[in-house]
Amino acid sequence: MENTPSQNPEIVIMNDVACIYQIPDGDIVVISDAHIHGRVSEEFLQAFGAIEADYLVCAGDFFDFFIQENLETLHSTASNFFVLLQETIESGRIKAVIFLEGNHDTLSKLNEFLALVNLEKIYSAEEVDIKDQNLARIFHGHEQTGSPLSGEIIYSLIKRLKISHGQNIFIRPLLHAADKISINGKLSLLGIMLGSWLNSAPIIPIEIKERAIAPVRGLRQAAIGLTSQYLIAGHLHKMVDVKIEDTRLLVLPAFRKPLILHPNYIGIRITPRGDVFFEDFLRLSEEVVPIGQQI
Ligand SMILES: [Mn+2]
Repeated sequence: MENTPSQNPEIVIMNDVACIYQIPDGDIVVISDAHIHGRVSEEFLQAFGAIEADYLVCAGDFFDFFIQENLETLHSTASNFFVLLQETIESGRIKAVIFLEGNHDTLSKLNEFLALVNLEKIYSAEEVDIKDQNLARIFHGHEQTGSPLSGEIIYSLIKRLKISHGQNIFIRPLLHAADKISINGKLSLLGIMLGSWLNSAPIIPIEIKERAIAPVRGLRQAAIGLTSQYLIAGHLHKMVDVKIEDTRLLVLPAFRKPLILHPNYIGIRITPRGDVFFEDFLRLSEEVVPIGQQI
């Protein structure tokens, strides 16, 4: 792979959509939600260093400009990271990198950074569209799902309470009323406000924020009627692999080591044949996670 001239089509950015018109000879790897807000660990660099691909897509919230304690540290970490990326690109291990905007690293913020480092072959966009036979559409997913703690969470909580306390003649009418309100979406606004606060509140550690569950419903809806074979998103910080009509919805877990949860440093690999699967980069390449959690 190294030292061979690139046969890849250039990435074309149109209306903030990065279009890849055909699958490159090498792979496309997608990772998401590293939420870098300060220095990164050696382990992170090891996992990141194990990625080999023609295109690396960082599907949003790679950096976190909201919850960092110290903007200076974040700036130096980000600058170092772009230097590392530049070296990676020069070595041929990765040919180009696309940063997608997330709710914690908006397009304008990313572009501010990219203007500072002024690197070729590092792009920013709102989403990626892989046009080859409508293979895949990639975006962060915050616009489709809202924030953690939105109405769906409240709804599922009420559902759970109904199962456990539904026979209680005193609690039942209360649950019934709450059910009605939540179905009508009246609690969603409160949920979204709480969720945005939770996302941006600097005093809450990221490990706690990661425990917050964002609903998958919006992404499921986004997959309905889609012509792409795959819809790939991040934002939820949990692995999802589910078929919706003709589209397989894949959601990435956060590319970082959480305090307690889950396997770590997982990305999605798209091969030149159009095969798509999860891969754990800390366990160095052969370890493959074939099927994610069904939701
Ligand atoms: Mn997000």
